[in-house]
Amino acid sequence: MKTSTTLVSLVVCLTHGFVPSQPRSSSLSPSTELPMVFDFFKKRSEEGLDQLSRFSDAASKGELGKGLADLASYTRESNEAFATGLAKSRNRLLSDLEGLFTGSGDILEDLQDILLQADLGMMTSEDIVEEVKSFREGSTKFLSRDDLKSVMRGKLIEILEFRNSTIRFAEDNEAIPTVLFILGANGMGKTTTIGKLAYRLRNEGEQKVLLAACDTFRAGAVDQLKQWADRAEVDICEPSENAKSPAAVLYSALETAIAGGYDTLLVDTSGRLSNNDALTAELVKMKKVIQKRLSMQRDENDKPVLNQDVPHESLLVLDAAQGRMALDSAKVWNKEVGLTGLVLTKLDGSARGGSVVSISRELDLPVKLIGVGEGINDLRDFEPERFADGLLGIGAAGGTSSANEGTFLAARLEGLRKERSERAAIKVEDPKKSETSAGIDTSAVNKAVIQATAPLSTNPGSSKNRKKSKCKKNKRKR
Ligand SMILES: Nc1nc2c(ncn2[C@@H]2O[C@H](COP(=O)(O)OP(=O)(O)OP(=O)(O)O)[C@@H](O)[C@H]2O)c(=O)[nH]1
Ligand SMILES: [Mg+2]
Repeated sequence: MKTSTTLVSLVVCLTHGFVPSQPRSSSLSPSTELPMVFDFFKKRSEEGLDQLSRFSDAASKGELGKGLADLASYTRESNEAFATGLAKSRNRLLSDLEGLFTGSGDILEDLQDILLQADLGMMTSEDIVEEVKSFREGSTKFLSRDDLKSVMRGKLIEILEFRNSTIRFAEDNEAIPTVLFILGANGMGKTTTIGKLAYRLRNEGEQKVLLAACDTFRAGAVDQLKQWADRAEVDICEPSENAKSPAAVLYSALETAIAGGYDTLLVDTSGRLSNNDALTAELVKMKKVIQKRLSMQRDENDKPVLNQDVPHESLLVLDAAQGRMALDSAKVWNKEVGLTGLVLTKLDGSARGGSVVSISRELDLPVKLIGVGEGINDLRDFEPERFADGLLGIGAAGGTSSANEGTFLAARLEGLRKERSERAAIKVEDPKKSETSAGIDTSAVNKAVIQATAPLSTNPGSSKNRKKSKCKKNKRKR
């Protein structure tokens, strides 16, 4: 029984990603609440509970294998998405890192170059190099490949978990629909993301979802969103004779969402360049339309006070393949419109997955969702741990069969940090003793002491081995 309890706790950690519970949509009952990445996804939560109970049933009957098979099916899909989506980025990074152990240059300098080339950004690259350095100072031990991986993994997870990846939804006491405002440059994947997200919200969160077709510039944009509305079986507000401009369509969609008791309104916007002042001003105007219509207060002249808590999310959609090239425009929109998070699309085709870290850090914004394909199911929660593993080729999310590698590396990192603290304590207590160990020539260490304990695992599949608008109702299963 002890085994099953321990394993059940492990299941909870694995399936719910250690993310604290957040406010839920009004349509959901708090009784089913579990801490999860998207805790409004009731169905998923219930699936998790079902799996847990099936698992412990099976375990208590001695059918441990059967219970574990259920657990595996629950996590497999997510691991596969990260493993596949990050394959290109991973292969490049791992093959470069492998060169560290065979090259003759200064390991720390080379390491920094490799991390920069992997689009991780200066701050993160420096953090990793500094920690590696600190583990070697005053130590006579070899630093292995596993040690290096453990530092990289630990740092990436720390940096990405620092910002909350959970999507914010309207709270019960707000009594308004959740509004998610989606923006970004041309062709980044805004409309596709909205389609996929609508599908997830309806299916997993059992939400009543409305789409606002506010891209009135590009011919075909409304039709494209209509097709997604059909596929996701959600409703859509389109432009009409009386409501042609993006702001007018948006206003009409807000009215419909309120009157129709919708849980969530997803607002599609037209693609734009950040230097197009008129289009940026339009985004600002649209945000004000939302803040005014969802106002909760009136001023002394009985005018609505803008509700600064909405939209609940202003998500910038970025094509991962663009890497850091997208940073400048992101900074402009962050300043002008105010962003709350990022959606990284097309990770499946990109070799620049590392840019997730640098973009998130430089903008100080969490990545909330990732797109890993063009299909309706290809939108995932952003999970820092799986992301780090996917990028570094660790465990199932990294495309390997080594199930416990992440746990092992986390323990390894803890060990290295403990040893470092112990050395620091000795140094304080007995400076003479520490002088002896500090006398090690660390520049020579840079070249020589990284011991090849095992090759860095790469993706085995790699050849390199590395006013009134028309608001249409769709048939909906609720
Ligand atoms: N492989 C892959 N393709 C994607 C992903 N997300 C979007 N796409 C594709 O990217 C292209 C552009 O997607 P849209 O959703 O139309 O992009 P948009 O930002 O709405 O574009 P505009 O409305 O023109 O500004 C389409 O061909 C999508 O199928 C993804 O995660 N992976
Ligand atoms: Mg679009």
